Amino acid sequence: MLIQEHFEVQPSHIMVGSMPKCGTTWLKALTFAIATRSQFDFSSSHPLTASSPHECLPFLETVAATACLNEANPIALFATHIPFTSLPESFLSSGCKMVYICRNPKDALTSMWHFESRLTPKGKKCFTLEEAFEQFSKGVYPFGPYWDHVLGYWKASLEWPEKVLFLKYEDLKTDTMRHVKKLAQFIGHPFSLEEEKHGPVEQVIQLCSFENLSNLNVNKVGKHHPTEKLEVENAVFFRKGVVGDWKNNLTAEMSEQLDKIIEQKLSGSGLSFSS
Ligand code: PAP
Repeated sequence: MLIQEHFEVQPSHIMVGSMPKCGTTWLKALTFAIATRSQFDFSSSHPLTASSPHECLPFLETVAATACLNEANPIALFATHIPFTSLPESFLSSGCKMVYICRNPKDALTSMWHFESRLTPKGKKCFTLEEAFEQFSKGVYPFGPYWDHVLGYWKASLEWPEKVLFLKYEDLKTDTMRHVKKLAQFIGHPFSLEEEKHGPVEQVIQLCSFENLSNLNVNKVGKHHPTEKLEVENAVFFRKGVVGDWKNNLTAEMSEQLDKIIEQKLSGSGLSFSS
């Protein structure tokens, strides 16, 4: 509500949107590296080597919590987990861009369950996978039911393709190069032919790769403070970074039940997930 009422989206803003655990950290890093490449070269002093992607490109929700919502943001980059229907009205009227990333819901659920388990203080009982599955299937998930969130942005990307770019984690994994170029083009920072020939595209991809980011000291042992009272270990945002890890976690029965829900919820939308 604070964001809806007080945040004025500017035409220069670039937003990264997602449901939690769908590739936010990766997309934040890519968007930041692409949009700021005229300011920072890809050396060992690049901001992404010293700070978590969550610090380089903050969540609107945590910016709101620290009460500096409309302060001049020279980089004009924000991220959000807010559902499409709850974005501030100025989002549609402004010329800003939103890049949304979604992920196979089975992997998102698996990732969330591991994330929650890592965040549970020692000695406290954490959610079992069965409980997490039941909640997810009923639509109980941070920022609302998975399907509504994803479909909200999917439909928006069909209606306003110049405004919302819809990406899938699996596609970004399979053909990173193509999608990184598409992302750069969409957010108004396209790679020149010269850049395509001489390395910056590969440098962005390498800098933001799971292997690179997860092995940086800042992401292994560092912490960041989204708000004054909140401290988050950067390492919790890096686990395996692969497609299909749900197969090592969910039972065949859970998978079948989710397939039925996916079919029912996405029916007729044109949206599908690869496994
Ligand atoms: P958030 O919404 O809480 O910010 P988010 O970044 O969306 O989390 O999701 C974390 C997932 O992205 C983790 O997936 P996993 O649990 O299946 O492993 C994490 O490993 C993965 N991830 C983080 N950074 C990258 C990256 N650079 N490339 C690919 N996957 C990544």
